[in-house]
Amino acid sequence: MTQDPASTPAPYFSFSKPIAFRGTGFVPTADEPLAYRYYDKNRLVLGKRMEDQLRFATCYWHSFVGNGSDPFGDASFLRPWHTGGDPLQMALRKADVAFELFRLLDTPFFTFHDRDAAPEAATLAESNAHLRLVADVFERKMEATGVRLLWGTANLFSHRRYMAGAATNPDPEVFSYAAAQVKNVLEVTHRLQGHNYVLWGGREGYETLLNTDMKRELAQLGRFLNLVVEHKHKIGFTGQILIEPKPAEPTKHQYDYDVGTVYGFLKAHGLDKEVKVNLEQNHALLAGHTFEHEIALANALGIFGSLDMNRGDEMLGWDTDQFPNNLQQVAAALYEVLRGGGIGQGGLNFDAKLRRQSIDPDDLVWAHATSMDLCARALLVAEKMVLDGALQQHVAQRYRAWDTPRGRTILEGGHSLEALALEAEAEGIDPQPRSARQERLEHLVSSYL
Ligand code: XLS
Ligand code: NI
Ligand code: NI
Repeated sequence: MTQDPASTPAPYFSFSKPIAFRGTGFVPTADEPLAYRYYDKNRLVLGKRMEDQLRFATCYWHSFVGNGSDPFGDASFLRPWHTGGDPLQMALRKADVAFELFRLLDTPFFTFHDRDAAPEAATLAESNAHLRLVADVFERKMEATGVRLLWGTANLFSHRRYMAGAATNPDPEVFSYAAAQVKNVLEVTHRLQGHNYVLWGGREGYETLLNTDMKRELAQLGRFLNLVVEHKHKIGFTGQILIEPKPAEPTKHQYDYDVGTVYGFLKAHGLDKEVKVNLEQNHALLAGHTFEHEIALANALGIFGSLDMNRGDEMLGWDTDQFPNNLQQVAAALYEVLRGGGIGQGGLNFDAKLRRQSIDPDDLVWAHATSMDLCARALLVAEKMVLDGALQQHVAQRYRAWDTPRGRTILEGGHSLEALALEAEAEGIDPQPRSARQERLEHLVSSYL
């Protein structure tokens, strides 16, 4: 099917008006089956508009590239731009539908990989040029709609040339190929005034040590990241550079395992002041952490950047990338975001996909809108947690002795181990345990929901 890029595309969704905020009393009708009950973008939450606290983004890959395939079955979605026509024209059709979805949902941001936006061509140079061409179209559409770019990224994992990694490949030609792709997307992201640039590890990891020189691979990865940061400064890109940790999948051992691992890596390569993290709920779970743990740790280390919103499945041990629907989990995550000072230059990117059987275009609208509303509701819960202050007070109370002269002298290094031992014995100290009150705090959290 060949589309004329200049023609107005046929309506792709049954919705024509953007989903509106109607409040918690909303009753669905045939004319208006779906509305936001909580996502009131202009409502002030801790002094900021809800839209600016959440900074929602719709992602290109799951919504417009994903075709519903799984390891046992081919495409089930059959989007009209997936097969058949001239690839560039199909990319433009896809862009029309993408911006139509952004309008219907009223998501202020979007995210993409180079290969989501524009098709790969016969040569590297042509592929890069394709992206720049589609970026011209993005630029016009962004200007016309006010939609902004949360982040861009390069797909360094789908093509077979990357099967042994990109920066960590045994072949330096693959490193160079990846460098060329990243340079191009970084420059496009800069031109589109993207707020961040993301590097998810893709296939930077390994399957077996029998064929792997881990020490070399880590050095290559550090070099690559340094090159990206150098180029960012060279072109004057003011967005954040973000690494997206994930412990496994596609490789058995991914190098960017979790926040702690990434921080050590950044320190080792002198990049801890230059690079932050983009955290994804499902990745945190695969690493054996909660989402809020990863957010709190990133905040503690000063490297919190942005969020990929999704959820896993308790029964399945892989990255199912489902749309978030658990109020308490999302509230716990957003509470940590607020405690850390807010989302900043980051945002809440729905790195989430429809299930294989959700084949109607409208399913995209329902999925995103429902999750946006859930996140808005969770933000209001998190706001209550902050304003009430009881949780924070309990924590402060628990550590208060560290603010006494004894605690301060220890931390400031005023005592050797020997001095501490002598003093402790001489004073005959006998510390008394105190309840940490977990169940009372859990009770408190339930009261905010
Ligand atoms: C895969 C990652 C990926 C990144 C972007 O698991 O979540 O989608 O967000 O490359
Ligand atoms: Ni992600
Ligand atoms: Ni993921």
